[in-house]
Amino acid sequence: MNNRIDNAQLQARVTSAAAAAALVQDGTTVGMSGFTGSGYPKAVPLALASRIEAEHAAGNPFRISVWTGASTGPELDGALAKANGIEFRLPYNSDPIAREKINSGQMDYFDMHLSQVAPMAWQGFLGPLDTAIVEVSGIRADGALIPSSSIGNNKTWLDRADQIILEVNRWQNQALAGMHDIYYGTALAPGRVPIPLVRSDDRIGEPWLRCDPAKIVAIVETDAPDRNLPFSPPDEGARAIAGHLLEFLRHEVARGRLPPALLPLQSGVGNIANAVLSGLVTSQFEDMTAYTEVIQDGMLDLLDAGKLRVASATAFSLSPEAAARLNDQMEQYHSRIILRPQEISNHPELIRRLGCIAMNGLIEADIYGAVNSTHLMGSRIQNGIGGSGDFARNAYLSIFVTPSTAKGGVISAIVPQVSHVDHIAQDVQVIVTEQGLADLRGLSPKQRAEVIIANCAHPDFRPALDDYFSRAKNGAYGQQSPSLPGEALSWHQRFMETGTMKP
Ligand code: 0RQ
Repeated sequence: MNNRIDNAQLQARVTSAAAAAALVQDGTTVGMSGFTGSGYPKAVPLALASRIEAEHAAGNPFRISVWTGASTGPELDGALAKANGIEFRLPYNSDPIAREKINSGQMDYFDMHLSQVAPMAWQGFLGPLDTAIVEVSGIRADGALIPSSSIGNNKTWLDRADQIILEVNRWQNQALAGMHDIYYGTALAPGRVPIPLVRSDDRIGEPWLRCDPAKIVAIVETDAPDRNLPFSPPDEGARAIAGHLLEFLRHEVARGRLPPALLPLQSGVGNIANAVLSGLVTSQFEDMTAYTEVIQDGMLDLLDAGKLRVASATAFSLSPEAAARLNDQMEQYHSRIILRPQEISNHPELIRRLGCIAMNGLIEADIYGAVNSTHLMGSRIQNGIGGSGDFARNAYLSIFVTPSTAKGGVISAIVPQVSHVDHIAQDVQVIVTEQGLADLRGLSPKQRAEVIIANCAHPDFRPALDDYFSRAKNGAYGQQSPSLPGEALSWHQRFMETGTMKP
């Protein structure tokens, strides 16, 4: 008994994870909570995975479609993928077992913009939603749900699903109550109205999730931590990237093109993005704000240092140490952190209005500035586009950061042509590697190529890129974006054949 359920009628629906999992049927679609490893259900998916394994052992088919907010944890994606229980999944995944199932062709994956999941579910394009399995941190006497460490698509899953299973997680801090802002004003077109958010710290909704109690078929009590993974401390390369970027931001402020407090920051996941945030802690910038998807360690550091006034997101994504720090001092962050549904945290209208500074990682960029964020060698998924497209297209400044090489230096992150396109050149304004920064704003494709090769490419690959570019300028079919189609992807082919992109 964890005393987080204040409603007697709902208290009576508490059951075991196995009994709850038994309510999910083969071939159905389940909407799960969870975003970047926080706020995902931890007991029912595990029980469901055991049930699926037992059904498979008995020779019976059992696979489901899984919709989430973004990546979850090993107890959800990992366990269900291992059991071969996921037929289809959306959106963003970073689980290694699920990744392997997708790349070996055993699981279908729809890698879509995070802002579009809820609207598409409402529009009916994704089909019916049979079950919602949502983690909360408590249930109020009036039946409203107190969200946990992420919001993601929970509002939509609770509204759309035929039946609801709740996990009430005692591990989640009770002081989370009141940090959330759930906006219920979105509608289907026609009939949409402007979303009334004009500053990162505006509250436009309610602190609780509404939920029809008649749809709640089971409640499972848990006491389990989120998947909190440690960040590696920034290495020399990450510090160099952060240095180039901070110098650029200072320059933009000096030129009057950015205000002294900058504009609302969005920062992607990963070690480099985190290193950039850490670099801001010792910077000149004060009174900053963040309008982003995830609050990672670096954001917390900025809040602690008094540099960041407020952070708006849809989820936490913290190391174990930072999660402990947050939990110890939750009250202190209460008025400075706002968690929103991902359709609001990632809404193009709001990102454009606020003028966000978007900073995301990439897999590879080409000499013209197109970016691949998702696929290795054109075909193998790494994670997914996540929210990078929502932000890159609509931001005031769209910045991509990456080491100039991967896999110990045998792969160049700057290539003649990307092997898969997530962000077209028009959505990529600045590229930063440890070698330097390319400001691509206002440049033609050929001018971009010169700056990217000179400033961002690793010296091991720069001569070959120069050579390709000059031959393309002499022999291409056209001179707007000169390319040699028969050669443009030869670096990838060489890597697959020889284990290196180097000639
Ligand atoms: O693989 O761990 O097996 O060695 O990709 O690369 O360098 O550790 O970088 O953690 O910052 O992730 C683009 C994946 C970068 C991430 C990506 C291999 C590399 C390593 C990871 P290993 P790094 P990061 C907000 C915004 C899309 C979603 C997004 C991402 C692994 O930033 O998923 O931005 N972005 N969302 O070795 C082969 C290359 C490679 C390569 C890297 N060119 N070829 N392998 N790797 N470059 C968050 C959300 O939306 C939820």
